[in-house]
Amino acid sequence: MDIETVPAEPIAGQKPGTSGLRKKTKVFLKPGYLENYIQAIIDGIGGVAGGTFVIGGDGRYGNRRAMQTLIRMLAANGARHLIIGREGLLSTPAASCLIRKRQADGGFIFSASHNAGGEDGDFGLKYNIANGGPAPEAVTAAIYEATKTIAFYRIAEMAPVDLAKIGTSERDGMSVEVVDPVADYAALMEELFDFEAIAALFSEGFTLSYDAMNAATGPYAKAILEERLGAPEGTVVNGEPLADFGGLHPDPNPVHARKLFELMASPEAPDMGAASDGDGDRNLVLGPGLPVSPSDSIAILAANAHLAPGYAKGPVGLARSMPTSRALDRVAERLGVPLFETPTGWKFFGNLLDAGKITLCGEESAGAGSDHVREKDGLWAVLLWLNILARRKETIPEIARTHWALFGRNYYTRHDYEALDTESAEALMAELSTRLPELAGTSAGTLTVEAADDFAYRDPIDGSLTEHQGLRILFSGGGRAVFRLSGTGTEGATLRVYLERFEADAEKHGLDPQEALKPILEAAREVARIKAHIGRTHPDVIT
Ligand code: VG1
Ligand code: CO
Repeated sequence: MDIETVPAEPIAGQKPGTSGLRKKTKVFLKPGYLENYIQAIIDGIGGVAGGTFVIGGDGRYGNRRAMQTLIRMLAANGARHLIIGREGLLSTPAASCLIRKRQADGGFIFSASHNAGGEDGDFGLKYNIANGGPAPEAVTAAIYEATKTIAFYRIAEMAPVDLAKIGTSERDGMSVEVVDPVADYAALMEELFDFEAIAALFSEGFTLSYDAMNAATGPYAKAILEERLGAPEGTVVNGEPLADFGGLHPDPNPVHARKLFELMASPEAPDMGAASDGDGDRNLVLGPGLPVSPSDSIAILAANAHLAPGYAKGPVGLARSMPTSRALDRVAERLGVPLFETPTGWKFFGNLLDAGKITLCGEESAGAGSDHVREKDGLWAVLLWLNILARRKETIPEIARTHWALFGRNYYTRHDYEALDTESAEALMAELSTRLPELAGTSAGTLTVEAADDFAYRDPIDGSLTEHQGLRILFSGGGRAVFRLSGTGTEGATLRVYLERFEADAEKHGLDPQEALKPILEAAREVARIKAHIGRTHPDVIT
């Protein structure tokens, strides 16, 4: 094999602590940029010689070409075996499943997740470790260091791999195996859930509309829901992965999945609505007339997981990211199992899952998952919901209301202010964090601040400390506001404001969350001086 060693300029492209690199597609298309980053990953993980790696992506613009480059570079760096999803497609949870099942050394996933795709959209690449999960901080830090010191990259001369054909080909000492992206994942789902009960639910006329947003989950949802479980054809909409997602923005929120929200609010609503994001790790579940907030969804799934065969013994422990609502804490308390509060990002669940400390975990940003893989899993959450519905024989709104009656309701919303001038957003955070020590006892709107801190996390397994993971303000009456800046945006800064309030009184469980959270919102605005800093009063996205 002919190997070329090409001089490379440092790119310093990855924010330390983020699992992967997300940039505008045009940045990735700059000559040598992708190659530099791939070599930095290879160097950062200590080389790939003799290793087995899984490769997949969400099908977005640029995926196939980038994949051929990766294959040539892995060959040049001495990899032994590559396992690639047909057409280069693997949802993030399916990639995690394959890495684990085939005991690979790691995996490369081409995706910018819930960010828009296409030539003018975003592109991304993330590296997952041998447990199937996102690279932890020590690994991403090493990759980041490598992006700054890189001097050359290695690439092999090689004819492109035919990604359309399932089968194995040998290339100068490296075997390239193209696999069905769905098979192993579907088999795992069948082990966890009562497919017979779910199929019976569909045959009794239960209706579901699943919006795959023209992204990675389409083939999985069609194969599992329509082909195996007998849901009628058309249950999966936008089921073809398209390079530009058909112009859709594959983020299942009220703005980008507006049609689904409208359908579920209308008299024609099916029994269940669901959607996933670009790479299939997020999920959204809606009942007729009632979107289930992701935080509530995780709590409901945890409280009912024992109804699915894979979780019959009930969870051994639960975890949520800090900004996620505390509805899950109440479930943990009732089940008598530990609850862990981690920073935002799935990688923080990895150690807890590996150590067998938790069974289910989730984030407010439409992410839920379990110990079955090491990523959040959109379709898994939908199947667990279906399994619960099949066993409880109640509607989604009935299940949600019964849950609130039993545990109380945690009203919850997240307000996102996007594409902010980075300096102003950072100034807001800096000012608030300096004022934290003096906030207790001061008034904000109609409330009083009871406590305020800057969230830090000590990993209970490896002892590592992660600081500055969000500013938390607790108000009189038990309300909470959390402030943090997004780490996944590619344009300016995004400020996320997370608002929450607990309501024990079942008579007061029917409010609109925005209405119920008004006092918390006003207090949060005042405490952080949002308008003064960023000049805005209204968020771009409310979830
Ligand atoms: C967002 C979410 C976070 C999630 C991350 C990756 O991060 O808030 O909960 O883990 O996206 O999700 P941030 O830093 O923008 O708030 V995905 O679907 O991109 O893998
Ligand atoms: Co995603």
